[in-house]
Amino acid sequence: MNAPGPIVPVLPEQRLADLRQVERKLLWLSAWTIHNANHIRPNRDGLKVGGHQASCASVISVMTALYFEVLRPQDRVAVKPHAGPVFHAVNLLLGRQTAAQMEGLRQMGGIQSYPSRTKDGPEVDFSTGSVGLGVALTSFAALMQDYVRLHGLGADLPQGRQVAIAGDAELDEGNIYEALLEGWKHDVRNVWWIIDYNRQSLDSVVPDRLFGRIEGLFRDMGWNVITLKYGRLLQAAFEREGGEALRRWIDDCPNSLYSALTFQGGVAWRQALLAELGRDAGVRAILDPLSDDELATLMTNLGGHDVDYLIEQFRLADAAGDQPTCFIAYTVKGMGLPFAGHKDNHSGLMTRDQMQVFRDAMHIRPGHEWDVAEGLDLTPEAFQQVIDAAPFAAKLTPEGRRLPAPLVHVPDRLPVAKLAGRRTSTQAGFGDILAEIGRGQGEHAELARRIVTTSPDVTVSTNLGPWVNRRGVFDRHTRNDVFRDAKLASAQRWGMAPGGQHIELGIAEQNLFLLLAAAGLQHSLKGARLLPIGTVYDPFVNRGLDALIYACYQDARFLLVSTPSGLTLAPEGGQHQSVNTPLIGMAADRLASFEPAYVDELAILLRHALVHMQAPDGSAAWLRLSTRQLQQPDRVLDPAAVIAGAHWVVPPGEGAPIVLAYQGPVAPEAEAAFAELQAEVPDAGLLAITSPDRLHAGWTAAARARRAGQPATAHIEAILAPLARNASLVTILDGHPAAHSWLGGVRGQRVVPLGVDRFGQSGDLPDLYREYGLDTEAILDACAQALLPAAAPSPLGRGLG
Ligand SMILES: Cc1ncc(C[n+]2csc(CCOP(=O)(O)OP(=O)(O)O)c2C)c(N)n1
Ligand SMILES: [Mg+2]
Repeated sequence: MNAPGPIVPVLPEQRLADLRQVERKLLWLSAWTIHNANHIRPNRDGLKVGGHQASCASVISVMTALYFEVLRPQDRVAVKPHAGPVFHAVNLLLGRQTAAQMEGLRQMGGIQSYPSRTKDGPEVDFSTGSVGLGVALTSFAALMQDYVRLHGLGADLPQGRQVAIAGDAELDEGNIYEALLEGWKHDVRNVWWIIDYNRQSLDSVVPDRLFGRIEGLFRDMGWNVITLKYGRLLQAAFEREGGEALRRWIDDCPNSLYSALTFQGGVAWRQALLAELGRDAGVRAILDPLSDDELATLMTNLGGHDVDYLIEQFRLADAAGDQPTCFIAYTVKGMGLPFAGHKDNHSGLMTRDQMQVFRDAMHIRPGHEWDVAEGLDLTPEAFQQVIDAAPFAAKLTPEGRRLPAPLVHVPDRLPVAKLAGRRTSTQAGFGDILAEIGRGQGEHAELARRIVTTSPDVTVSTNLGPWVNRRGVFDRHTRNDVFRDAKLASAQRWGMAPGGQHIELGIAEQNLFLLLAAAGLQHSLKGARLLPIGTVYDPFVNRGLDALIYACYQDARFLLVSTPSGLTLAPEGGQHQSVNTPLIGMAADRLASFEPAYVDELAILLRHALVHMQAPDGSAAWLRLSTRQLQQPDRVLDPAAVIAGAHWVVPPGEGAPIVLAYQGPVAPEAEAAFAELQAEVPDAGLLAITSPDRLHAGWTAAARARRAGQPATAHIEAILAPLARNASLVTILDGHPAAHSWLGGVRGQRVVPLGVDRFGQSGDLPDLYREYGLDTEAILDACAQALLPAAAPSPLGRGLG
């Protein structure tokens, strides 16, 4: 009765022994990578380098099971940010990473703190860092995988699983639940979330029973939930007499006490257990024969640390089909390291002395820290065979994990109606052009096939409706449009089918950006070049902002159309009138943002966006549009200037003293003011700004080039060149004036920037433009001020008004 119960591994004995060697190696390499960066490498600035040895340690077995037994090359993985070093250690074993890179953890040119698609190379499927987002992204990647397959796009590869290895605290992020709900609506499949349930976050131990709730939420959303609480050692102990009491004791043990006992070790475990269960002969029979170390091993034998049990459960789930599955893998944070279980271990680093003890235990000789087979019970050749036996070791394609995807031809001109003299808005123009493309005629057929649109419940109000009527709503299952079948009049004909090209989302804006991220990576993940376009009200870009930045950080390629925007939404009031979005457009990397005033500019920029999204050195793009109807001009534009960010509507005379520059739907006020200004200052120029973002980016790029000794002139420098040195610029946009105020720095000129820097309110345009200083009078006042020589009266006085 005293012998431990039988343990029944699913793996052949040798393979299990081999994988334990892999675990050992991953634990060593991840801990050493961080130790090396913090304690060995010269430190020039005295800053703590950091890294998360405890977060790595808790997920070693999970990652061993996945990467060396369960994952297939077509599977895609988001690794929890703080397990970055384990991920890179996995790749070192697979021969897809170098020791030199790992030595450079958190150093320029070395591996990033958290896995990064753009900086760490092709092995990273999804970047992570802002917790919660990588997890949710996998659900949208699963949706897009189905989309691509059902549309017959992309490379001929088997369907993969979209896997997130998540920290338990990530489930505190609301975006997870938004994604779950959306995933349920779309009936996503082939998603696995494996939660490293170490019951610790950054600050503390997470509340007990929390996961009971979370488990229920997953099940409600159609997920299978597999809780991996105990490893085989404990499972066997529970089978014995007294085992049930032991199980109950652990089940009832508060997370914080369990963590503390884990940290304290065998003596403390025995004390605590005997104090409560010491009179149970069965329990005594289990505990008494064990040494303190053996007892500690038994008590921390959680499901997430038992590689054989993990593999068994992953295989069972695999065989069960494609239902989304959440694995709650109980673990100990810092497992196998001296601070295992300590509540403060999140950023804890092993000391030099602790590392020495650990190194000895791992049998690592100085100078051999990065040798992959060092300290193992296997020869290098035998260890290589262990690695090679992993299904994931096979190459996804001969080129690796990033797939090539041919470019989609974008015709020279998008189908835009003759609008001169007619009144329309940029938002309506966008809807019309897209609807025309949606006919899929002639040279636009392929373009139409590659566009996929999406919107968080604002499809109709952002003018996507006509496109959707033509291309249909995507759903894995064909669902009829009940209104249409019943012959009830509606402008929206929304049948759902696998061939549909619009993905309708609920209101949650973070989901929009995560879907755009997933769609915008399909060229690389699936070899399917998509042209994803997402529409959202401009103010609510803020609601999804971190997910937008995250999408750009991945270098996802998509077009964001945010509309309507600004105070120009007049009656809608201050919660809908966006102010800061032009600045976001300027500050967001890998996102080229534009704001056209007229549809001819829009047509140029929309075409440019579709090309730019595909260019190797391109990026995502953003169009900020408006519902204000403007009389459309009859003119010929220079597309290059529109794309570069500004073009002259009325070029200035040589040495002109003043320029009026406008952006977006305040064009009529600027034009009216300009007419008066020109009467007084015939040389004055009128500039249309289509992108302060591109202007600024071009300006800084030119400065960089010049610093590097190459001649360069930025577009904005060329634009401002004809003006007098001491000329003034009066600028105006329906957004924060800081988007333009930097223009004075280009040639050392004075700027009077007009725009909105307070919350808006309901009103009509005349009232609001007057209140916030966007009306013609305000512009003329600004011109007068701009022309005022320092400490001298204006030559124009107030006569301009
Ligand atoms: C959005 C966001 N907020 C805060 C952080 C800072 N942070 C990094 S890790 C972490 C706790 C993570 O805990 P958990 O997910 O349980 O990971 P593990 O225990 O495995 O380290 C926090 C708060 C972050 N990276 N992202
Ligand atoms: Mg945790």
